[in-house]
Amino acid sequence: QRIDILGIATASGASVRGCGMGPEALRVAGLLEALVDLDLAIADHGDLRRPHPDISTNPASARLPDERKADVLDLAARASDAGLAILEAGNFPVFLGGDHSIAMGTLSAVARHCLPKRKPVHVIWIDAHADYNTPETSPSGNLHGMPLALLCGEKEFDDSFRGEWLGRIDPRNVTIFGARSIDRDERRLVQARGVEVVDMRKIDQIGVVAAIQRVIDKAKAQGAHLHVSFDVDSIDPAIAPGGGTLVPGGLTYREAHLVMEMLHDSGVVGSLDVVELNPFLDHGGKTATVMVDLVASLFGRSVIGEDPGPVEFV
Ligand code: DIR
Ligand code: MN
Ligand code: MN
Ligand code: MN
Repeated sequence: QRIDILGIATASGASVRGCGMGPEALRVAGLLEALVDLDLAIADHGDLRRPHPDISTNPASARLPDERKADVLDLAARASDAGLAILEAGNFPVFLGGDHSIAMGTLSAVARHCLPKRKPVHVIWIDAHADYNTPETSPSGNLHGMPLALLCGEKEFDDSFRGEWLGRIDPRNVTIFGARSIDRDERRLVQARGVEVVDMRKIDQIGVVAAIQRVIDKAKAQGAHLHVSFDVDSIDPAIAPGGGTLVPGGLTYREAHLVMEMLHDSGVVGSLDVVELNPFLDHGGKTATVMVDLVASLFGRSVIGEDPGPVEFV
């Protein structure tokens, strides 16, 4: 099975610019080399992006709200189609963001691929945030805070958000992992829909091994395709400063690695997003380097090259 890399170079879903440079920073940090080192076959499809705005009408060169929404929807549709083609060819897509709004497209690809096979899609959303706002509940209006709500079928999105490209996810198959910042009305929605939230307190309390094992067991029991959506702000800002919406108290370096290692061993992961990396804020590639190592762990890098055996609880 080949790993197919697709960048979606945009920050139009965020208010802080810079994460449009994320895909290239991950390449510069050695993402492809790390995968080649593991003897994996890889293909790089390059990046999807939008044309630059017309300077004569937009001297600040920042996008106006309508342009940003148009960017997000255009890229979501194109990422969905491109991702579907990768999956239909039997390959493993690795989507490089870009802000988290790209998941509107990437997860749609996964949902469209699995629907005719009646294969359930499970999602582990590793993030400091829940990204389950709707246009009604969102305090910021930023689309990177809304992808899960759209994918889970919340009604408050206008018709421009719908199309052939949009797939559907069951909120009861979603686990938000590492959360520590959820907006008030967003929390009500998440609870009402039965989304599982493994927040940082829970991880502190039960430990990261038990927390991730539950997600894996649930996905395995249903024979699901597990999609990993990894927002770099899930990791503690002290080791991952390259994000526009940092929240203290995140996953440690080892916790994040153990998550990826256990996800690898589970054998149920079929697709990955790496999102919200902002190279402009990244202190010379600190976060990009951590992310390359984490992706390598997800694809089986281990110190001694041996399976440590199953996790057991006594
Ligand atoms: C906030 C922040 N909940 C919002 N979301 C972020 O704008 O909806 N997600 N930063 O990654
Ligand atoms: Mn498949
Ligand atoms: Mn996010
Ligand atoms: Mn986030």
